[in-house]
Amino acid sequence: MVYNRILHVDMDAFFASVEQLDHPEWRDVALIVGGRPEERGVVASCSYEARRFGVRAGMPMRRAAQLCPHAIFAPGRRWRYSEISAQLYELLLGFTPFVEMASIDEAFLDLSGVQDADEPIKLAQALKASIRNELGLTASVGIASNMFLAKLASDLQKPDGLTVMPVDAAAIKSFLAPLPIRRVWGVGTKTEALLHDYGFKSIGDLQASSPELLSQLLGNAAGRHLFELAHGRDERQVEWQPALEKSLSKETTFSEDCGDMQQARQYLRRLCEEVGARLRRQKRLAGAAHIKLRYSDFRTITRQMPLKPVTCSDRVLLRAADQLFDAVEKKAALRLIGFGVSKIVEETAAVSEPQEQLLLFPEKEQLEAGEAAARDASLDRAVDQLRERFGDDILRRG
Ligand code: DCP
Ligand code: CA
Repeated sequence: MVYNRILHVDMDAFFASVEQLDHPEWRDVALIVGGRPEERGVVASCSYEARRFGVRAGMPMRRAAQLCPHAIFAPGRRWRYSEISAQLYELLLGFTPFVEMASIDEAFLDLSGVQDADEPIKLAQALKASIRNELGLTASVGIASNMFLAKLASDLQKPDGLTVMPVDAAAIKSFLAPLPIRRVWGVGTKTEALLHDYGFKSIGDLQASSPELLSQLLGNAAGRHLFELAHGRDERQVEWQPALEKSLSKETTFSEDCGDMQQARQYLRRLCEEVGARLRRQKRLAGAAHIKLRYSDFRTITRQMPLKPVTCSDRVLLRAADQLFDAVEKKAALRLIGFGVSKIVEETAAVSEPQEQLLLFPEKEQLEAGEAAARDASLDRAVDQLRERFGDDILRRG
């Protein structure tokens, strides 16, 4: 049976909204991200307040400044958008493993297996609430029977929209008919202009054409594909990644900037233990550890070190976190602190690989290292079991 099993989520005014999140004084005003008004660049993103004046993504900066001279112009911070994009991906994986990030701010979810028609809608509402609560941003969602229709739907009621497409083929066809042809996925400015020249204005015009005619205009594959899409038919599958991460990290943003470095260190150690517990649950070992600090002025640094031999022991991870933290500047207050591990291998793979580092130890130390590792493992196991029974706060190491 055909049913609505694909969900498309697209963040609203993404770069502009992230800037407004980080700069509260820029909220509710016209904000243009992409550079200075006198520069040669184009608008990357703009707030909905700026859109009211006709400003659009891709427009030359100077033109935007003419339309909306009172706007605030921000340069754009790629690393920050990528960071939030990664958080979005993590958040979506909490709903289903079948997630494909289609660009920095949009993703498809395959909900195959849902039991009733209401389920995707409830899920979409929960997902929007999480994005709002956890990321502080809004997104628009489309739900449909395939990827093309879901993407189209998410765009229909922006911002903060939720649009559900019909499932019945005839209803879909009439839904699409009045929309302009540029709504079809893959119809860019050039294709649009060419099709306009031949009198195709609405998707209905394409529906009334034929695959043969469209193939003559656009080439065989593209023409047939366009004809299918115009009828709301799309066979593509969501390409999700198996969710075994090569790195694992946890971070926390302080509700108020933290100037007390002892307290910051406690937070770091706590994150470190959470990462350790997760590694052990997955029966994996890490080959490197890193910390991440963001200062109150948003300057962000990461420092990392190798872990040899690979480990999942809290004792070793905590020592690494402490060493890394000892070595960084602590004059400015912190906005965020994080701990993570990378170069992760499966426990079984690590056992079968020769531990070069260990073989370099003199015999006695080698023995001691082995004993220490065994002691660590049994202590960690006991701690994990206690935490599982009594919750995370039962044991904290000093
Ligand atoms: N982007 C860009 N240059 C463009 C278009 C987009 O750098 N010409 C970047 C900035 C956008 C982000 O990609 O914030 C996502 O693109 P979208 O097309 O989804 O646009 P927005 O998220 O800004 O707005 P909307 O609310 O319409 O999705
Ligand atoms: Ca977007």
